[in-house]
Amino acid sequence: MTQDELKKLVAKAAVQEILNLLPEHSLLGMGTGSTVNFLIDELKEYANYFSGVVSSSDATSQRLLSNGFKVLDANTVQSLPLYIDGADEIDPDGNMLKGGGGALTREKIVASLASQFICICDATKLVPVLGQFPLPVEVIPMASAQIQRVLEALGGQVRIRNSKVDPNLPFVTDNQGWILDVKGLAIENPLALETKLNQIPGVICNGIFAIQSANMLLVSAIDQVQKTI
Ligand code: ABF
Repeated sequence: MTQDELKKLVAKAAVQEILNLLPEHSLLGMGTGSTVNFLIDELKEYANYFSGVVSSSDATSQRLLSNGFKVLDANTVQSLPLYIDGADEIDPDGNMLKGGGGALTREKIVASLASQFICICDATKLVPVLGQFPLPVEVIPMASAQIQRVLEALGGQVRIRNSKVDPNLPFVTDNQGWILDVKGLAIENPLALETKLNQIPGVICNGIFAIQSANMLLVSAIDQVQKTI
């Protein structure tokens, strides 16, 4: 199976999991990325089952709206029963590295509203230790040079992510931040590193999700989906 076929497979399984866990008229938190896009496609026939969806990016909001879902501002809800999203890497404890798509800050905000986090991915995302995938750190642009120096002092190799539209310009997030992609960090203690990076002035958010890790993992491999954690 191709990676896209595996993403579609896990998206189909996620629909059943969501419908089993949530009664009709529930709220839902929805992440960002290609696996989530497959999920939205699979879930669209149940768009009216949910009273509303809080989304982690403008891209996801657009896709939800065009598929008939009601999209709610995060400020209008007190809590969510469930947040569902993909990941760039996930370790055996459910710690994740996220933000390859640049939506890490809003993903963390929407996840923080939720009592349960379901991660959906294909088996290529499973790793023993986080850090093969470059760690995204979203920053206030005026702090980027200083934050780069701090991250290099921690042993990372840092690149400012470029815009896909004009590679001479930086990629700008939905929050007007820039992303520093950090290679070369073996993230042996995700909780400690997430906490440490949060303390650097000008860091908006980092892509380690350990303070709030996944409660459930749906992972597709070959022709089956496994539920773990
Ligand atoms: C979001 O989508 C991001 O945090 C992560 O970068 C990406 C997952 O990738 P994919 O497109 O493979 O679903 O969850």
